[in-house]
Amino acid sequence: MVLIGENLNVMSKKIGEAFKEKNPVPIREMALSEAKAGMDLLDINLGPARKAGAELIEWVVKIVQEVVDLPLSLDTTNVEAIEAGLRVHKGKALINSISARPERIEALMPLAKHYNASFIGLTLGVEGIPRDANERGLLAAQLIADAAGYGIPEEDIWLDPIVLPINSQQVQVQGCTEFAMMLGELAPNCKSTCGLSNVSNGVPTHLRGILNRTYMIMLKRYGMYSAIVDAFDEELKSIAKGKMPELEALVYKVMDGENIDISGLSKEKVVYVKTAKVLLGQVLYSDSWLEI
Ligand code: THG
Repeated sequence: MVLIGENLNVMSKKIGEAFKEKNPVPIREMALSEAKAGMDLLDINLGPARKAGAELIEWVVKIVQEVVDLPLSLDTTNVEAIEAGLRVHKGKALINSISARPERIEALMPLAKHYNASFIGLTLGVEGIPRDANERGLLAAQLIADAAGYGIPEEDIWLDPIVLPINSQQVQVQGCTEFAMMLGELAPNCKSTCGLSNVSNGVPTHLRGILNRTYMIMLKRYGMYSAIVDAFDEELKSIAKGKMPELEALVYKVMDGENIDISGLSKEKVVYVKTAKVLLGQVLYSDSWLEI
């Protein structure tokens, strides 16, 4: 899997402050650490960046690309900032993101074409977040058709199902899994990605990793091309690179509805089995799912 590092984001206290104060030191350090950790791209998440977003992104893109030779995912809802970032970005940038809303498409697809950038196609329409895999499929088809109208090749579209937190949207997790399953047929030339850590947003910190890792195994099985991830989760990266085949096989068994006798399994494996059942909706989510 292609990995996009999530750690340069405005929600992080240290990085958020560095963005605000234009302090290059923590930003360079984080970019270097993420590159060293093996990330293929870095997400530069500025949030809405309503005030002086263009100026900020220009500054961030420059200082990051001075120290790492990686393409960046320009993550902000501010269109002006996206254009400013594209103007100074070296190599092929990834616009994060274009949703299936007319005003976003009309403002951003011409930029993707002009700067020869890829874009993340967010399956979010005028009616908001889709309710299931089929609605996600319809929005993806619309994004692909619109991109074709602007002369953007399908290979430059990274479709994103919008992963939602399991603690409040448990059925939606399956909607995203099913969407990943559909993509091979629906959009064989497009790429795909997702904000993997969204699935564990709001969950007690020590339990987030296991949800992220188990969900990665599930999405990877259906051919998810990439994910925006915590650059420093070593086990997650091993899974992404196919170095944990036994764990993957075990989770596949749960996905296939096999009855698993957990009494003979290691503690670590039991945790994966229980977590897969929650992500599949076989068990209702609660913060104590591992203790049941
Ligand atoms: N799709 C696309 N882009 C996205 C998302 C998506 N960008 C943002 C987000 N979702 C993916 N990135 C993150 C980044 C951080 C966290 C989750 C997703 C996160 N951070 C911790 C927190 O907020 O508690 C820790 C913050 C820190 O770094 O200190 O959970 O879905 N296209």
